[in-house]
Amino acid sequence: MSYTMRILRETIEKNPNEPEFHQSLTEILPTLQPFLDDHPQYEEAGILERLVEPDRQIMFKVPWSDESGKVRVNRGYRVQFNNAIGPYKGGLRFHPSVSLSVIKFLGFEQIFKNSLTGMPIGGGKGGSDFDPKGKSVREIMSFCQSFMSELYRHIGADQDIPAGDIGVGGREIGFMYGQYKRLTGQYDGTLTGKGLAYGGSLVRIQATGYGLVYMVENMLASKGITLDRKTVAISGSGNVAIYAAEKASQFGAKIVTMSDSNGYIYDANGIDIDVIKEIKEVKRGRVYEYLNYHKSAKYFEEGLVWSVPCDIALPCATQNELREDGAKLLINNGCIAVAEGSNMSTSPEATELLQKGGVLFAPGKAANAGGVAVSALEMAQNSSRVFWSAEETDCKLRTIMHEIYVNSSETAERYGMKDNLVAGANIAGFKKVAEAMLQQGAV
Ligand code: NDP
Ligand code: 2IT
Repeated sequence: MSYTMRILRETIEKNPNEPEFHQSLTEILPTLQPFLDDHPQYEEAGILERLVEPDRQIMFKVPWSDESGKVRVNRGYRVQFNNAIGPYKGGLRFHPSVSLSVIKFLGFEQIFKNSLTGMPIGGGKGGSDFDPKGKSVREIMSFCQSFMSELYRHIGADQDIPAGDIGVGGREIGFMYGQYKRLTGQYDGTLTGKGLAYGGSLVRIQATGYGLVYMVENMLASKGITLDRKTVAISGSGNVAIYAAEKASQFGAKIVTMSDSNGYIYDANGIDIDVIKEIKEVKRGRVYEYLNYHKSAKYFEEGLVWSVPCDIALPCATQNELREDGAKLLINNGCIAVAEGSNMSTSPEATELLQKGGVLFAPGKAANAGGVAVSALEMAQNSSRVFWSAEETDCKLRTIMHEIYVNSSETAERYGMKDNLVAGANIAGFKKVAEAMLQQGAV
């Protein structure tokens, strides 16, 4: 049995009941085998054995009181996976589906993603099964403060730098940063995605969505195609979805669908992004409210967003949101490219179908790396006490996405898997981490 298959089997056995973590291991480890065959020193040094075991996984109680004064308890997590190339870095997710398995899969992916950005950041992830939906601002603040009352002792600007993810945006980062500052007395920029008034970076809000579209720009360019006049289907209507829609439309594409966990909207005239921003960012409402502004649009509670014919599909909601049925619809409707805005958007079967069907496919760890890349730029600005313009930051983001594309596609080609950005991104991300681990000895 090969080294990667042995580690895959042993790690799954050692961590039962963690399906999302298993899926991520299964998608990554086997693709590393050709590289490991070329570099036997990594097996000799037990690099994979060390990589699949998080440095530490912290689980803690988060008590908070609701509007009626009743005490509620949620569970908090921070998995510090690997800091071979820099301090732990990764978002916090607040969603009822959060479990140790979900946080471990996200943290494992983050190691490779962060390495691909070329920035000095290691991999980590955290969050809680807290559901922010329907909570008052006071309840959200109470939860965030309680969450940070435990987390603060594990993080720091050179130790572990959390940021946002599902259910955690600028408002929650602000509440958590305030509490962090109060507990530590430090104004050191720990946490990224901060407000512009207190150390945030321009373009961080837009970074993941814009970066996703820059990745698509590169994929299409390799085939001599542009985004101009292309039809784009997007799932989700949160931070990543909104700014992917904005950038794609700036490039001349037409966005025809967006969704949330209740259903999806279809606007044949092209989605009005200002209306989506008003509904989601200002009112914190539901996507069906779009029909109040554009009567000709349609809303569907049943069925898949992927049933809408499109040239490009951008899943931007959550893991496994694009499965075999969705992939078949996309292929049959002539879709040419899929790029993952969400982490692990596609199931393994769907990824395989898309790749075999000749659809250009970019995995999340390459395609959505723009968010964490600009987080690293925020860290750089904080530690040198400077503030870059939007143009400068966006220009750096676009360059980073281009370099990720080139690095992933050239690596795939070098290992005889031309156009396989999944394998290319995995190997390219692994390479730097493995080398750093080897040089740092048995840690
Ligand atoms: P938001 O909370 O801003 O938005 C999430 C969107 O996805 C909402 O429209 C939400 O709908 C929908 N959604 C979430 N969970 C589900 C679910 N289980 N079923 C159906 N719809 C769901 O999060 P982000 O936009 O920040 O994150 C979206 C994805 O992008 C995540 O996978 C995240 O890990 C990834 N990502 C985010 C980055 C960032 O910088 N924010 C960076 C890189 C990746 P509803 O409101 O109904 O829940
Ligand atoms: O999945 C991700 O890369 C994020 N949620 C962003 C992490 C970050 O530290 O900006």
